[in-house]
Amino acid sequence: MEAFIKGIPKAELHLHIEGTFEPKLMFEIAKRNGISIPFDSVEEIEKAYQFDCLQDFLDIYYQGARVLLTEQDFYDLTYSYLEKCAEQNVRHTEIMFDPQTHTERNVEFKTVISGILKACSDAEKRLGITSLLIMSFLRHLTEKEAFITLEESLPFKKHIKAVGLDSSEKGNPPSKFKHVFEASVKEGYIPLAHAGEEGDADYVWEALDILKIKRIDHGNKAMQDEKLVEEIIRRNIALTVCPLSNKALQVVPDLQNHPLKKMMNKGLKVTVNSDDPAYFGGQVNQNYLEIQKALHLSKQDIYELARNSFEYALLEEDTKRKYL
Ligand code: ES4
Ligand code: ZN
Repeated sequence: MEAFIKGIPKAELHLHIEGTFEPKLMFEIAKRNGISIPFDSVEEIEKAYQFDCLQDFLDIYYQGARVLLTEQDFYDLTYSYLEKCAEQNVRHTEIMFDPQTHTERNVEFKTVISGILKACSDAEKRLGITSLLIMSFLRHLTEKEAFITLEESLPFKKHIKAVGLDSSEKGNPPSKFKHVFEASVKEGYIPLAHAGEEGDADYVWEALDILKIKRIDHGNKAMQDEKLVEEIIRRNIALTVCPLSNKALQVVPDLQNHPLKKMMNKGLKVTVNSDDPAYFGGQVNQNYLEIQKALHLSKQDIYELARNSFEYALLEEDTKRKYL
């Protein structure tokens, strides 16, 4: 089974580039930028990665991102993720980035996106991996601030496929971002959002009906509402599920109680992803492997999950066909 999971071509559709920041690279970049981090060793960092909830994690994740300053930093971060993709037979990836985490610290939008894009382009040439970018708005900030980010993104519009919505979900419903999503769609961005990770099913309804999203990041809590499940199926919208993330952030008590197989049985289109692999204990193949073991998934299930990852990618239909 391990060889089967490793060998099957996959796409990763839910991945925060800031969440791929491995402790070793963090130390290296902190040192060269002369920035101190509150840890003395890789072991100390790893020990700190124990989370009770999403907010617990986010506090540490934003701390880690503070050391990223230059285009080279964003290049190194992204390229090292793409090398891991190559090792895992991930052929295509849709990378989320949080510009506001950096522009808030006076790192320019251009610095962030230029480093990421250069790494993607080198990885396509050298490793044969295709990628596209999803610009995510931070939902704990205001809609006005999201509008500023949207404006800053416009010179790079042709390099950004979609907009997303991430960070602290509870208390920051999708409706808070109605206008900026409308404006983003007018600019040609595809609307996506995290919904139903910690927030209830009504947040998923809002993401569908108000933000008009084309894919749901997580969506676990959609399972609370039978009508919602039916509606997601009717709209042919996929869920980008992240098993190890859900376990680490206690969205599920353990993987044996993860709803992934129940989702598939209901007819929901599910994909498996790593979310923030440096923080949650595994890359995408590890997510496949652990959820396979916990839920006794068959090879046919794994095949379906991997196939969905291409089927529900944001690629043009003719490019998609090459993978299917
Ligand atoms: C995130 Cl797991 C998760 N949820 C919401 N926002 C995020 N940003 C990075 N990882
Ligand atoms: Zn996420």
